[in-house]
Amino acid sequence: MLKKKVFVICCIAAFITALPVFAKEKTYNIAVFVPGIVKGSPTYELLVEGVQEAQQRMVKAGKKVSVKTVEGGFNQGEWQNGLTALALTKKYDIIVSSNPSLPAIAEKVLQTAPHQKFLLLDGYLAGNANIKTVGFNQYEQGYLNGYYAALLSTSAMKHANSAYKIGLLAGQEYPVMNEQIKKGYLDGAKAVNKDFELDFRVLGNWYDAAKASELAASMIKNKTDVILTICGGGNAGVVAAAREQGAYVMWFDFPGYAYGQDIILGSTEISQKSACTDAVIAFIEGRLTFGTPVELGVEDGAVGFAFEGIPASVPRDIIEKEKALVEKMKTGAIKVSAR
Ligand code: RBF
Repeated sequence: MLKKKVFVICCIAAFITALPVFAKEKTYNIAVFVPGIVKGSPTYELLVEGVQEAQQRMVKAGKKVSVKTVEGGFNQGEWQNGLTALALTKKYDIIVSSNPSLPAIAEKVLQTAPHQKFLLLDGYLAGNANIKTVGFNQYEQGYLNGYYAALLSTSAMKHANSAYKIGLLAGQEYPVMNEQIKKGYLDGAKAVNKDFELDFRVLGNWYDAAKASELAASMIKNKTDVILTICGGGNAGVVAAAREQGAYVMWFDFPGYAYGQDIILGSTEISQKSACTDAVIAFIEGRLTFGTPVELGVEDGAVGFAFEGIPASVPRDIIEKEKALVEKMKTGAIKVSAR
């Protein structure tokens, strides 16, 4: 009898001791490394929002997820060290980041921290078992943007002039900028009129709004009436110059109409936020495949034109022509490519 009692008590004690072990569920620790600063850079804002959205959804589904966001700053020479330091803490199940220079940097980090997993948006790398890239067809985004910019430039709108010239201000030069975005933008404009030329300028950083404003003013003097701005915090300077000097601005990556009412007349967009959310959820659920890059385009619904929010001053026929282009690219009736 006593033996039986002792046995039962032991069983209960063992069960109670084991309870916390059963209850202790894994916490997924995610680090977001922003190569720059978040504010003012559309792709980075979407990156952070995308991870937060994944966290919220997973927490609702009963998972434990922690997110730490680290801003790497504008000194690009420090990014590798910053990432290595994060990886060597061995705290993060995955480091999430974004821009075309990151895959090569992550490969170097892996030489010192071979355990680390990376999810890199807006970049491309095949064959590394620790790196997943999810990128976008930036030639297509440039093409959609340039076509609309050229339609504005050849319209009867107040600040449109007779020159077949559009502008692009880039934060810096890099292969995706030179070989895809810039080329797509000019090719899209040439589809409106083959005489279109590009006034291409480089800011030299991703923050200097005063210098961006000066460069934009000089472009406008040079008969550029529509400027695509891709220079992070510098974008605000381009909007200011266009407002003062009489020109229009095109936005990239995210519907930016609110940043320049009646100055920003068109915007392309990419599904950076939802692509990021989906990939982070797939990782937590153990479904994310590494080593196999994904590249999304117009046909996937991941690159498009932001029709919602276009100012009422834009002529209807411009919007209709752009819609027709998007439709044809979606169905494959028109195929555009950098090659
Ligand atoms: N885009 C930004 O909006 N802000 C940035 O700070 C920024 N830094 C970049 C740094 C490097 C090294 C590279 C290659 C690109 C950077 N971009 C930045 C551009 C961004 O990744 C993307 O190409 C553009 O937003 C167009 O989609």
